[in-house]
Amino acid sequence: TPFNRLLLTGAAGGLGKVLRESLRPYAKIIRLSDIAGMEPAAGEHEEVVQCNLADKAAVHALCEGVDAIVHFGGVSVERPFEEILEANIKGVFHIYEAARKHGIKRVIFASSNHVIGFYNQTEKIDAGVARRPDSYYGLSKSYGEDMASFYFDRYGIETVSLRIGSSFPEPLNRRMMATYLSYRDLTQLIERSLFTSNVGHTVVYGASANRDVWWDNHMAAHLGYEPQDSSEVFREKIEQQPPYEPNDPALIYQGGAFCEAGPFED
Ligand code: 15L
Repeated sequence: TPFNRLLLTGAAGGLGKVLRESLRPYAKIIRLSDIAGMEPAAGEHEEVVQCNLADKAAVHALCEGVDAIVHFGGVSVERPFEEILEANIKGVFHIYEAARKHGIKRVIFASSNHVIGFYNQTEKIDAGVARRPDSYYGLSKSYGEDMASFYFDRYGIETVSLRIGSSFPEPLNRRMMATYLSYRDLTQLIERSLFTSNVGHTVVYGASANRDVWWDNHMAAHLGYEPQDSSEVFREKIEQQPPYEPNDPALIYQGGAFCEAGPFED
C-alpha cells in the first residue's frame, strides 16, 4: 500500500461512509474525521477523530502524520451563508494550511457540480469554462477550487477537485439520470486522483457513463478515469416519476433545485 496514512474528512457523511470501506486498499491506515460521531475504529487500519473543520488548531492536529487528504467534510447542501462560511470556507483553508505545515503533498477535494450549476442542461461544458455557482454552497466549492489552485501555484501542493454530480446508491429523479455517479466510479476517481503523478490542480467532473452527457472530461484525460457504470439501468424506474413542469429548474439548469434555494431571511 503506497500510502501509510490517508485522512478522510466527512467520514460520517453519505459518501464518507462508503469511502471508509472502499478506500481501505489504498492506505495502511485511514484516519476518519467528522464533526458528527462515527462508528469506532474497526481495527488497526482505522483511526477515528471527531473534529470541527472550523477549528483551526483541531484541524492542524488532525493532519499530523498524514500522507494525503481526501476532503469530503463540510456542509453538503444549500444553507445560510454563515454556516457555509464556517464548515466549508474556513474549513478548506484550515485543511490547506495544515497540509502546508505538515508537508502533505496531495489533496482530493470533493467539489460539486453546483460550482457550474447555472449552466443550462443543453450546454456541454469542460473544466475550463467560467464557473457559475448556483448557491452559497456552490460558491464555497468554487472558493475551495481557487484555494487548491493557489496552494499548488504557491506551495506545490497538488489537488484533484472532483466536481461530483449525484453520488447515491441510485439516481433519485430525472435530472440525476445525467448527473449520477456510482459509488464504484467515485472510488475509481479517487484512486486515479491519488495515484496519478503530476496532477497540479486538476478539475474533473464526477459522473458515470450515463446516456445524457453535460460534462466533457478531456482536460482530465491524464487521470485515466474510465467510468464502469451508467444510470441507464435505472431509467425504467425513474421514468415512472411525473415529468417536470416546463419552468422547473430541475429541467433547465445543471444544478437543478439548488438554483432556486433561498433567500435566507434573518
Ligand atoms: C451536491 O453537491 C450535494 O452534496 C448532493 O446532496 C446532491 O444534491 C448533488 O449535489 C446533486 O447535485 O445532485
